[in-house]
Amino acid sequence: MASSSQAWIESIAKHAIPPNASFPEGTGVYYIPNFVTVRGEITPKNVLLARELPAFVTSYPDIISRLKATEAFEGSPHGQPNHIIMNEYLPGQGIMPHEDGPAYHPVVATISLGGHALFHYFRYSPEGEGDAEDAEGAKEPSTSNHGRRIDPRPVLTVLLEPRSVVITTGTLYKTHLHGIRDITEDLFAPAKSDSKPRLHDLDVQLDNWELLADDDLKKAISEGKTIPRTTRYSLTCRDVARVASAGKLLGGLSKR
Ligand SMILES: O=C(O)CCC(=O)C(=O)O
Repeated sequence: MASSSQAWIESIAKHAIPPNASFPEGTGVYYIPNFVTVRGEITPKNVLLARELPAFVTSYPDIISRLKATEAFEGSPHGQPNHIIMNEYLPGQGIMPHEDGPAYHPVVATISLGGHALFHYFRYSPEGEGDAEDAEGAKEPSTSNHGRRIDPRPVLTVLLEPRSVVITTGTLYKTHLHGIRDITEDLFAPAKSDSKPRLHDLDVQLDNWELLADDDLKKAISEGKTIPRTTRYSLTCRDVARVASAGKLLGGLSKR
């Protein structure tokens, strides 16, 4: 019987050779660009297939060494991220509340480029609590993850400015979920003098208000303005504990 790694290799090989793949006929050599997607580099057994990170994250700008300097990855297997996912979000696009899963060391650095986003952390609803909350008219529909209900009211809300990084560790990584709502604009309630601005519809406060750097953005938010979302790119940087070279993995399979 095939091992799960073998099954994985076979399953990608099934749709691997597109009809227009160009290769010298008869040689048995196939060339397929972009065969492994960024996410696909982690096998079902949570092993990262090693590949050097590109210069645009190691030297200009030197994202990896800057993240290392934060010391957030100090306890991670490689002491720094070895895996980066790039996402693009158009206005109206978000990401459902989710956990990052066991492939990664429990630290994630999320870098934002382009537009801003509001990043929410959610908890699971304690048993039996979800129905009561829905009945009271929660402003966000309750969702579930692996059959567990998620409390629709965020426990923490962070505005991610362009060029910022948010690093998630500890309980918020291990037992909570994170997500970005799929909306086209963020509507804020005018700030009261002694409290942080709040999101108009969710009625939660902006928890990183004091840390924001953009004074124009802060002014607009404190005046209760609506801030439209624009295209945002994110770099999600993590450390995958288990790493193998693709050659080693394939060599291991051929010995079976
Ligand atoms: O793109 C982002 O800002 C978040 C991405 C994320 O949560 C993930 O890839 O797990």
